[in-house]
Amino acid sequence: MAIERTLGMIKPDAVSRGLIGKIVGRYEEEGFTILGMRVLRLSKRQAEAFYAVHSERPFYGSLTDMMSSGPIVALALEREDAIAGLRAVMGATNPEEAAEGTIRAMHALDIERNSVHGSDAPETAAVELRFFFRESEFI
Ligand code: IDP
Ligand code: MG
Repeated sequence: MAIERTLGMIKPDAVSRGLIGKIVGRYEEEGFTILGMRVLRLSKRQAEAFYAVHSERPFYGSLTDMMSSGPIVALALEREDAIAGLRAVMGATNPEEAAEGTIRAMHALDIERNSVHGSDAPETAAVELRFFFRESEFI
């Protein structure tokens, strides 16, 4: 295993319920270093660009409406095995299938409003980090 960087997001459903501190605190407890953190609101167009890989899926319109419905937090996270490690802490996409104690099991409302995002591979992590951050900004 190696030190990796990954892109996390706290989605609008979690920000609107006041869960930023809880989720960021959990990431710190799990050993992630926060290299960058931004609170922002995505436009519909930006949400479509971020989730372009899903543009043919039936939930694309609804997903990008949801992701542009309110503020999000973008997090640049670093840790040993950060990409798989973050997804393990997040839990399965569908909260009904998420393991007990994972963020999605604890906080997600449904399969769409599932509170958090994490990159799924080194290539997507690199692209998704660049979507929100300049590497030169990292501490
Ligand atoms: P992931 O976030 O666990 O990587 P993906 O399959 O990449 O899951 O889907 C991206 C996002 O699209 C999910 O986090 C969720 O918000 C939404 N999504 C995925 N599958 C469905 C679905 O079947 N119905 C509605 N929304 C979905
Ligand atoms: Mg995904």
